[in-house]
Amino acid sequence: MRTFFDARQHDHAPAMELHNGAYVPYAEHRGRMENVLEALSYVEAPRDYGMEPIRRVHRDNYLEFLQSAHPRWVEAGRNGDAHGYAWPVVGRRPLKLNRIDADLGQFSFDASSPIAAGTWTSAYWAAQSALAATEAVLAGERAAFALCRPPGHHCGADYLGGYCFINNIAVAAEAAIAAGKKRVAILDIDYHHGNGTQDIFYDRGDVLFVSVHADPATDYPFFWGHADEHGEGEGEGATLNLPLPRGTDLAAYTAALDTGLAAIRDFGADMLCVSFGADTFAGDPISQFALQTADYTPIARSIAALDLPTVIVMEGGYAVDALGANVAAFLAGFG
Ligand code: Q9C
Ligand code: ZN
Repeated sequence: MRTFFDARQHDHAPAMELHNGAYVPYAEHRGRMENVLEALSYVEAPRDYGMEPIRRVHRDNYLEFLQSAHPRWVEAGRNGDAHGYAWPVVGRRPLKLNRIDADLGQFSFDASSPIAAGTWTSAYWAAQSALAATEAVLAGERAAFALCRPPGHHCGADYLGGYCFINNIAVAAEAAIAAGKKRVAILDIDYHHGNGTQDIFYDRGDVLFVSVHADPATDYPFFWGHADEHGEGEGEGATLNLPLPRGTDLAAYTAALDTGLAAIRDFGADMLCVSFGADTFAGDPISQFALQTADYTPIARSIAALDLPTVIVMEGGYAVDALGANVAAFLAGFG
């Protein structure tokens, strides 16, 4: 399968993240991509599609913040990565503040996604990889893979979080629509609910969002991904959440996935965008499902059976030593 990756996606290198009350080494690190690159025969660099396709998804003030946040952090006399510590949860209003710490709170929803010197560059090129995979599929490729890092499905139009800065799958879906696709289905099979993607398309009737994920009653991102969220306005009925309990194995996973695939068939999609996270793997250090490497092939086969032009975008997956094998097993299902 044609696969897109840019070496500048390695530039993003935060040192530590806040995890269960302590600062620990950042789980979403470049070693993930190195393991996948070893498992795949070759990858292509994307061309540069510029800012316009990113601006279809994200607000200008957020994109300005993302590009300037780390330089402003340094200018404020700080060392290391930019971390927020105060959030406008109560009585929030669109204040325009100049303090970097205020903006870090305004434009994020959690404390797990520090901004490092290379963050913007890597997020930009991850989005370009998603656009290159989209272009390949629009040109007739049956499926293409964007090896995105950083991932994207937790960030919204004007906020980052969950290791995500630019929503790559939303950028891909909007590019497909701009190129003439009428009804795009997004299938999110990362362990975590894709709250940012859901939010971006919540009131849209032309984009179906289907997600199979760990029940947010027990797992991050907690506040979104519950079964009673189904879209609003024009998007009423175009969001489908299928939360599953910790410990879910292939049999239970497949049952939920089949429900999601049936919804995509009923929607009449003319394009499929898959947010693929391998953090559903049994050995994932921050997740609690029980899928095995070999399970990813039949999962992908049942998705491929939709017979839709398909863009696949990398999301999470933190069992680094198995990540390449898990990705390869998934892509093999499209072969
Ligand atoms: N103690 C993705 O897989 N940290 N993001 C959870 C649990 C955030 C995962 C901390 C996990 C984000 C793309
Ligand atoms: Zn995840």
